[in-house]
Amino acid sequence: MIGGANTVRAYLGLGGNIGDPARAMAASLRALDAANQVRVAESSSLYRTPPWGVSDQPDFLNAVAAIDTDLSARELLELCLETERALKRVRAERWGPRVIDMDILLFGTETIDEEGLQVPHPRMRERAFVLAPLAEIAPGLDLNGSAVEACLSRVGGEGIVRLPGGRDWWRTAVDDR
Ligand code: PH2
Ligand code: MG
Ligand code: MG
Repeated sequence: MIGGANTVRAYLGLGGNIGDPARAMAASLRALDAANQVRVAESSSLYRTPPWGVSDQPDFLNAVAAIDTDLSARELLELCLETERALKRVRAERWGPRVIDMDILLFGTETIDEEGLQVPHPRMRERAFVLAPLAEIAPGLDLNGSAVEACLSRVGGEGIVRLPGGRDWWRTAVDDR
């Protein structure tokens, strides 16, 4: 049962840059929240962010969500991948355009280094598109000895825009927009 001794607070990064990413991200969070062993505790606002890695692609929308879960990290990963697949994500180019991407950033205090599952996310401390939304909901959270907001001021948030609309953008269905 969520809230029991086995419940873990995890943080997920969400992003997308083709189709209607806000809709896909909202649908993903609602799908996770609907799963028995997951509760979405909090989400950041939506952010518009310049593409990182491969720059010749549209801007992304990004957000970070805090979830409470009784799943293992591996089970949570499977659920995220299933949810991405249900939203018809096609995996093509590494770091390239995508409808929806969900990454486990942190899973409690666990350190995991397995095939397809590296937690804490190995590149999150360099990525402003993760740090800016994470700093909104968990500024003091420790990332390997530095607070999230300290990591963010180190990398800078150039080009990142927090969109109006608050933190509950995902809760209402946007299917009839
Ligand atoms: N995701 C990537 C690669 N580049 N850039 C931004 N701004 N946002 C992302 O979510 C993102 C990216 C690979 O997952
Ligand atoms: Mg990613
Ligand atoms: Mg991913």
